[in-house]
Amino acid sequence: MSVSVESLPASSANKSPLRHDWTLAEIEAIYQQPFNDLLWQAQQLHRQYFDPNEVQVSTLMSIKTGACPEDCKYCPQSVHYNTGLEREKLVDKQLVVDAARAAKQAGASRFCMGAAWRQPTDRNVDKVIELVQAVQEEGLETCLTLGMLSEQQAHKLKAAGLDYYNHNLDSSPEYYQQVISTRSYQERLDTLKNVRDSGLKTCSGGIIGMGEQKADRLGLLQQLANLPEHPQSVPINNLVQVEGTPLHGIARLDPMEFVRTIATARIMLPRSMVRLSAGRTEMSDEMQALCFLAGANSIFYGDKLLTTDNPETHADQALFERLGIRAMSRPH
Ligand code: SAM
Ligand code: DTB
Ligand code: SF4
Repeated sequence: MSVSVESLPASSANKSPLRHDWTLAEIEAIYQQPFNDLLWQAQQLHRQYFDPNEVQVSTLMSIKTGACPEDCKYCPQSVHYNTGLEREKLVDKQLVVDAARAAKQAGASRFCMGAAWRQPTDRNVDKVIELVQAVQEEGLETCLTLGMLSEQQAHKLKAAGLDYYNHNLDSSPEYYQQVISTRSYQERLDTLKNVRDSGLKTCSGGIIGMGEQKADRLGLLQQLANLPEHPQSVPINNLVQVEGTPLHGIARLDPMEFVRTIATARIMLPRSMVRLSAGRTEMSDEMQALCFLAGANSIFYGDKLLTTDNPETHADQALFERLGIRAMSRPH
């Protein structure tokens, strides 16, 4: 059984409905249909809202690395695990300006800065605002991921001109508890509310390939789509296994399940940018092409994610060339 888009309640202004009341049974019916039917449904919906040959590109930079007090079992930056990562203080503005300039030159439209904090202090926020403004001056959209944010901090960042804030739900509420003990799911939802209420655009997604069940992947998508507003940007990360983290060595996810997750996200979140995020260095060009066909329309671009490798810029340029994909320009 599949849920046809036409049978869903129509929203007032648009041709396709945006739903916030998905049940797990409905999501499973979409996810489990024959692969070709799933990709066809996702691609049809994708074409209602997006140019199928355009992909948005964001470049990441770690502005404060390692020694994070949280215990996320996937993360090389947690102080709880020995991954051999050098800890670094907040970087100098000039380094950020140089990296942003290079990212723009290489064709990125957004620059995303990440810090290994549980929550920034107010002083941290003030310093990061200087970095955001420096990046804006280079003509890029800005995104931050700094951990939890209070209502005031979110407002301050919005007032300073920040465009997006990334905060992931990571997994289903049930599986999350097996992965992180130092921060609750509810705290994540609270941060997302503070971000939304401030008027910042939300970037929120998760990680799959962490040993979760299919029901957890469906549960993550359910949480994301049933938020009061769909996140404008939805990163789907494939776990990057880092030696020293508890999830290193876990059985890898069947790539077809990864593609199914992307396609299901596209169908449930038809107006969001779905980002094919961490884990691309281990994906073939063919698998990435399937992800784009399934409705992914954004990537991280540049040879580093935060601390781990991402495909080289020239490899992504060659991939885009092979597929006839153009990098989306920054909205004006
Ligand atoms: N410390 C902040 C936080 O967790 O909110 C911001 C940075 S944190 C590294 C951003 C996101 O990166 C995490 O929420 C997680 O989804 C993703 N991530 C971290 N380590 C990863 C890994 N090994 N593989 C895939 N995604 C990962
Ligand atoms: C997201 O969902 N993935 C990015 C970004 N948001 C901040 C981070 C991926 C990190 C992968 C592990 C690392 O490089 O440290
Ligand atoms: Fe810290 Fe973020 Fe890594 Fe969790 S994912 S350990 S909060 S840096």
